[in-house]
Amino acid sequence: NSPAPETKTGAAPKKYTVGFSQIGAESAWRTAETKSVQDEAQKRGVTLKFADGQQKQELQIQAVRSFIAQKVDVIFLAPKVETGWEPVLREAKRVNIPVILLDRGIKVSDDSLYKTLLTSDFVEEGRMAANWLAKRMNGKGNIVELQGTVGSAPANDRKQGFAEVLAKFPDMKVTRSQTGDFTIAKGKEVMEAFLKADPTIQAVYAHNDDMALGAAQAIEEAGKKPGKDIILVSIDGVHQALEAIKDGKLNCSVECNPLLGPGAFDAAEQILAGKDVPKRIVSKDQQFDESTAAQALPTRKY
Ligand code: GYE
Repeated sequence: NSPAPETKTGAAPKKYTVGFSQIGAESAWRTAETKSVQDEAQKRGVTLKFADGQQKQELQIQAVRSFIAQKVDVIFLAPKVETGWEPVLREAKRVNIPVILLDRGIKVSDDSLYKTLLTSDFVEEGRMAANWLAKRMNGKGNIVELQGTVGSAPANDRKQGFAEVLAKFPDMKVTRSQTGDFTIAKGKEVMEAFLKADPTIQAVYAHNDDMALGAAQAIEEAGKKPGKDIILVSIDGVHQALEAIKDGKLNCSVECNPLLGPGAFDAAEQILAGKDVPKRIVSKDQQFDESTAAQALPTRKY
């Protein structure tokens, strides 16, 4: 009569604490990511200290410093921009607190300053948006671009991927490009200005769904039909965007998975158990348009 084993295989390690420095709450995507991390912490019984950076890198750096002072076991960092993290990450490394990057990458000269990055391939997302649009516009037309947060990895990469594909279509041009900070309000405001300045706009490429939803409002208020008079393609695949596609007000959204909580805690537990984790853990993204959005909606998790 052998005794029952103490733990099942793959059982969670001892109780531990994670400090999570989040960028803010600029978009539906961001809110879904925050919730995914918070829900997963609760599910696993992990203590989570959450810090809202309110779109300020300075506040994020302060948060990481305070997590170090509180001696958390692991730090999750969703870095607003790509540069400027080296000093604070060195402070974390000096006291052996592993840092896991969530969703956005950074530029550092020494990549041992973080353990892993959980992300999507933002360049590929930009390419997918451009390929969809090129097909839809038969390789011809004037496009305006709403960029994400200046200096952020998704804004840089989504611009690059889109431009790369567009280079193959000489009759498709980005006539205007400006940041809309990944928000509905700024997307709307920038689109209003674009529409006033330029009556020839045929399509909008927005680096996220929120800006596309804002742009669609601006188009309606200017007396045109978003999704018909002006084609809109964006990135994230959030529920609100798929609803708008179903209603014919947006045309395409390339998915970007914000549900990074489970993967982040898996990585944390592997690191705490002394195991190696891959340097980049990349989610696989699909795309939704008029032919697939309605069907996908009932089972979408964000
Ligand atoms: O696409 C956007 C958010 O970093 C991938 O940030 C993320 C982006 C996402 O505000 O909606």
